[in-house]
Amino acid sequence: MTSGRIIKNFNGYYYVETAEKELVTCKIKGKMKKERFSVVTGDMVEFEKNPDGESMLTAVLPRRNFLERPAMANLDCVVIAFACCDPDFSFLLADKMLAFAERAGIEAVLCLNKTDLVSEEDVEKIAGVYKLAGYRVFAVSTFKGTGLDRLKEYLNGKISAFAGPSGVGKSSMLNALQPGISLQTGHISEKIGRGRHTTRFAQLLPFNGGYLADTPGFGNLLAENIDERELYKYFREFKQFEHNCKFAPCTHTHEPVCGVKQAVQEGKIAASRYQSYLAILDEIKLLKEKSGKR
Ligand SMILES: Nc1nc2c(ncn2[C@@H]2O[C@H](COP(=O)(O)OP(=O)(O)OP(=O)(O)O)[C@@H](O)[C@H]2O)c(=O)[nH]1
Ligand SMILES: [Zn+2]
Repeated sequence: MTSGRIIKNFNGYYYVETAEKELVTCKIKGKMKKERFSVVTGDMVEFEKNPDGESMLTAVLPRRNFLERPAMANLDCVVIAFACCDPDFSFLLADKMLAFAERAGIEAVLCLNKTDLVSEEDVEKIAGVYKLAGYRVFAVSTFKGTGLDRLKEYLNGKISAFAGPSGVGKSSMLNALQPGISLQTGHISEKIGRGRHTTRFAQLLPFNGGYLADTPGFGNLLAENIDERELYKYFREFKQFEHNCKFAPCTHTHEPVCGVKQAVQEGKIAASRYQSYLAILDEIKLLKEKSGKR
């Protein structure tokens, strides 16, 4: 029995890298498939090597953590990647992604690309919100090559996934961090129309003693499988103000005496973060109603 890490999972094939850096292409055993066993990029697995035919995955080892969107396991960090504009920054989408990372118990940082397109004040309008919430923020421009050294240093030795909407520059950032990274392990993107490339599946690429993962961009993210009673926990800066809430637990919505709402009024919690909290709560309720009707 040999073990390794799934670095890519595509078209029913699992690409496993062993500790000796050997790459073995595996298929999944019918029995595991029937049990609807989930195997994702980043998983540590055991496999049976077959020199004459297809090697087979036999087990998925216990996960350190699991991120639902994009589906990946055993991460040290999620780099939530956005552009300052083109496409416009979405506070709601960023807050949802942060909530998913918080729920998975994975450290998240925000990376703001395309700072060359906006003023410093505009970068700070976004960055300030997340610094106030206690997140590390990296403002970069792959065009100007700024901000990348600090990000590189932070990522050293970590297994990190770049996740974010389409077109924010995830692939560009990976290439700026390590020129040619996408060529190292073969092509990871596919040409779509007018010479544009888009990433089709998550892939871990070796980087300074760790790995970086490029992941497919997405348009929207549904607040699926989030418990409305737990959501407040995924807004990490709320916690320090909860001792001022009259009720425990407090939903921080209709309660008249609420430390979180008070902190929003005093500017200690960013208004946009609180708005996202309310919007995600509404979405969870709506999803629940819909599934109840089915
Ligand atoms: N102005 C500006 N444009 C950039 C910068 N970085 C990337 N871009 C452009 O943004 C577009 C999208 O870049 P990609 O790296 O393909 O974005 P992506 O996030 O990997 O996109 P998907 O694979 O579709 O998810 C390209 O046209 C890049 O040239 C930057 O720092 N400044
Ligand atoms: Zn409250």
